[in-house]
Formats: sequence, structure tokens, C-alpha cells
Amino acid sequence: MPRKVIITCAVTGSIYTPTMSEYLPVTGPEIADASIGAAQAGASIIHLHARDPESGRPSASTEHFMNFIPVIDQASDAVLNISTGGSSLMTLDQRLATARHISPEMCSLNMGSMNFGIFTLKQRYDNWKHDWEPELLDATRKTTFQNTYEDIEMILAELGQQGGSKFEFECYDMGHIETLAYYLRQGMVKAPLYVQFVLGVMGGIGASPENLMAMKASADRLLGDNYQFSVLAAGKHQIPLATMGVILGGNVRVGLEDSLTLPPGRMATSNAEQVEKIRTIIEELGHEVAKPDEAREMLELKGRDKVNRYS
Ligand code: KMH
Ligand code: ZN
Repeated sequence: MPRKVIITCAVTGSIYTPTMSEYLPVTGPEIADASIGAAQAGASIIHLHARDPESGRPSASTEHFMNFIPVIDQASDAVLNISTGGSSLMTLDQRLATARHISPEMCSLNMGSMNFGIFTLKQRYDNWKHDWEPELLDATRKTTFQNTYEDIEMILAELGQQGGSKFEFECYDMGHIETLAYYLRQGMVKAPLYVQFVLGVMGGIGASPENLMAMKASADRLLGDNYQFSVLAAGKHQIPLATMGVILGGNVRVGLEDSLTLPPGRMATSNAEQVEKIRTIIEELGHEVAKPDEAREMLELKGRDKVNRYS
């Protein structure tokens, strides 16, 4: 049946580094332009991380976020989804600072502690723009991405129950869906849950059609009618598995946060280009892209007027 499909675009993230793509947005104006372009191309949710504008290093500074959040908000009605994952090298308080400050309509919530290995990217490059890039990649060999039960419960209570933000529940493996189901049984989260199946991050489940089928089967069994899903696959798997997600009845996430390329393997020159690609596929499959207010309705978001003013 034809339906509305939500496109999330994650425009910069904290995985890839400036050496890896000249198109990765880094400064406030670049992140704002990338987000506005993605929204114009059909993304109804923009998933946001910040970077230090001088070095391009992933940042959790509210000042850096404020270099682009008000600009995007002024130019578009897209849902702004603030990352609470930041990067695995940040403290939880750093990661939560901006979501606490603005109480957004949506924020990400990572459903378990895990290895989050991006060190293998290092071997692909020789000449780095910045010394911090290979150092940061190496650091992920000896750190874990910490999201304990206590961390998750604090975020659910503070940002969710008190602040009214809804979550993009990032599930990198089957156990993360079990954890979400536990919170559903406890009454700590309520339908409609927005579950992001994350495939292809080293340390999480691999990016394959079989794994996506298994994750969906698991979520169907554990979450029943209480959830909607979206598919995020890293690197070259992004568009193929997002397409499969649409066919399975889900929504999609694209953006340079998770892949710098477009099939069949060229560099994506913008976030909007990836949005346009998946939008074309969605429409060719007979569906429509959800507009921001339709996404708000589908996910029962609190609305833009309930977000703290951006200052
Ligand atoms: N880039 C994703 C695989 C977050 O922002 O909370 C991880 C992510 C985490 O999006
Ligand atoms: Zn993210």
C-alpha cells in the first residue's frame, strides 16, 4: 500500500573526518546549509552533531551547535533531532548538554554499551588534514561507547518524561531491541517508538539483508504494534539497505554521518544528493515522502513551539 516514508538525514556525525571528504560539513554555515539542502530535498528529520569549526573535530559544545541550529530552524520546518550519542570519546554530560539546553522535539538514544570501532578507516588515507584525525580513529580501539542502563534511564526520565522529547532509539544489535522491549514492559517508554536499525558499525550487527530481516522479526515479536522503524546502514550499504527498509514497511536514514558515497561507489557531493537518491527510490516504489508535519504526526512529537528558544 502506498504510504508516507520519513527520511532522516544525518548531515555530519562524528565518524568521518575532514580528510575523508571535502563535502563533509564542518563549520556552522556548512552544517546549516547541508541541513537546509537536505530538508529541501525531502528530509523531514535532520539528525545533528556539532564540530569545532576550526579543526572539524567532533564537538558537543552547545556554542558550536548554536552556530547552526537557529539558522536551520529559521529556514526550514524540519524536525531537529539532536544527537545524545556525540562520539564515544565524549563524557555523557558533554553528550547531553545541548539536548538539555533546548529540549528538542527529538533526540537520539543509543540502546547499549558497545565497541564502536572506526580505526579501520585509518588505513585508507595517507595525508591527514589534521593530526587529531588518525589519533581519534585509533582511540576507538581502546574505548567503549558507554550507554549503561543507568545512563539510558536518566535520559528517558530527564529528556523524555520531563522534557517531552521523543527518541530515535538507535539499536545496533538484537540485544538493544530486547533492552527497548524491557523499557516498554516497564512503562518507561510509550508507543509510537521510533526504532533506528543500525547496521554495519564495527562492534554492532553487520550490514546484510539477512541481519535486517532478523532485526525486524525480533522487533515485531518484542515490540508488536508499538513501533515504527527506520534503517541506517553504514558506508556502501546505506542506499541498498535503506531501500530494503522501505520495501519492508519502514523509514530511512541517509546522510554523510554514515556514508560518504553514493552507489555505485562515487563520493556523494552533498547530503541533499543522498536524500534525492533515496527519495527517488521511495517514489519509484509508489510511496510518498513524509513532510515534516506529517512526520510529527506519525511520531507524535511535541511540536516546534515546545522547544526552548535557541539562544
Ligand atoms: N552514526 C550512527 C551510526 C548518535 O548520534 O546518537 C550513530 C549515531 C549515534 O547516530
Ligand atoms: Zn549521530
